[in-house]
Amino acid sequence: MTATLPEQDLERHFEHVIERDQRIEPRDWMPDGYRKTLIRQVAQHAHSEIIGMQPEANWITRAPSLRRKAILLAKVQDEAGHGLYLYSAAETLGADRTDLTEKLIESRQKYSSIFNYPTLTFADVGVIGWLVDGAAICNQVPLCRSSYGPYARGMVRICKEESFHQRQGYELLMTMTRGTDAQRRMVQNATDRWWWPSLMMFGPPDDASPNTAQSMAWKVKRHTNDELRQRFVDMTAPQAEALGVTLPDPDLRWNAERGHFDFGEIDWAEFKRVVSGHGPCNAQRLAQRRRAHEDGAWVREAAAAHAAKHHSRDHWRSPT
Ligand code: FAQ
Repeated sequence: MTATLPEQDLERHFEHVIERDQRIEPRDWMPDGYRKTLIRQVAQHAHSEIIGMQPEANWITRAPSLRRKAILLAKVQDEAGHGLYLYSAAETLGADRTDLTEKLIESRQKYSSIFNYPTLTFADVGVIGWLVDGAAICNQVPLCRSSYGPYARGMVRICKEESFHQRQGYELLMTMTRGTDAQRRMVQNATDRWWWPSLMMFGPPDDASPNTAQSMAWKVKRHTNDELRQRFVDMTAPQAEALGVTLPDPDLRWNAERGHFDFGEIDWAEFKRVVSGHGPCNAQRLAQRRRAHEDGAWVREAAAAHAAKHHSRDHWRSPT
C-alpha cells in the first residue's frame, strides 16, 4: 500500500493487517515505533547468529573425528547464513548493514547473552546444540508467524536448520553418554554450566520486560518471555532424563496441578552483568569480531571495485 493516503487511513490499514494476521511488507506504511522495534530485534538477532559462531568454532580444529569436524563446520557456516538473512531483513526496513556492524563492534547494539560463556570441552558442542539451539527453536518457531513478512519468512528456513542443529547436538550427547565415565562426566559438567544461561536467553521476566507488551500488540512477538521459557523447560526436562543427565536445579519438578515443570529462581544479577558487557567472554567475543571485520576490509574494497567496474561496463553497453 503506497503512502498517498492520509496518515490516519494508512494507520487504520496497518492495524487491520495486524488484526487479520496478515503480513506487513517492506513498502507498506508502518508506524515509526514498529519499524524501530523490528530493526532493534532483527539486528540483535543477526548479531547473535554472527557472534554465536565463535564459541563452537573454537572446537573445529580440535574435533575428535573427521565426521564431527565436518558436521561442526557445516553448523557454524549455517549460523553465518542466518546472520546474513537477518541483516538482509533489517535492510528491508531501511537499516544500513555497515551501520549495524559498527554498532555491534562498538557495543552500541546487543547480542544474545548466551554467547559470552566459554566452551571448555567438546561436550559443550553437544550441549550447545541441545540446549542453546533448543532454546533458539522454542523462541523462533513462533517468530515464523511474526507480522513483518521478510522476518517471518526468513525464520522459516532458519528454524529448519536450527532443528537439525539441535538433533546433531543431542546425537553427539547420546554417543558421549554411552561412552566412558570420563565422557559422561564431561556431558554432565557442560550441562551444569549451560543450563541457567540457556534459560536467560528468553530475556528478562515478563514484569521486567519493557518491550513485550507493545511487541505482542504488533504481533512481532507471539508469546511472552516467561511463556517461552516455561515451554523450553517442559520440553527439555524429559530429554535430560532420557540422556541420563541431571539438570542443575533442585527445585525442578513436575507440577501436576499446573501441568508444567516448576523450576528455580534465575540469577537475574548474572544476566544483567553479562548483558551489560561483563560476562566471562564479552571482551574476547567483541575483540575477535572487530579483528575479523578489519581483516575483511580488503574483501569489501575488492567487491566494491568489481561491482563498480561491472556497473560502468553495463553503462557503456546499454542502448541509448
Ligand atoms: N541477551 O524487553 P525485552 C541463536 C535485551 S540466536 C541479551 O524482553 P524483547 C542461534 C533486549 O534485547 C539467539 N540481551 O526485549 C544460535 C532488550 O534490549 P533493548 C538470539 C537480551 O526484544 C544457536 C532488553 O534486554 N535470538 O541462539 C536478552 O521484547 C547456537 C529488554 O528485554 C534472538 O535474538 C538476552 N538473552 O525480547 C547461534 C531471537 N534478552 O534493545 C549459534 C529474536 C533480552 O531494549 C549457536 N529475539 N535482552 O536495550 C527475541 O525473540 C527477543 O528480542 C528477545 C527479547 C526474547 C530476545
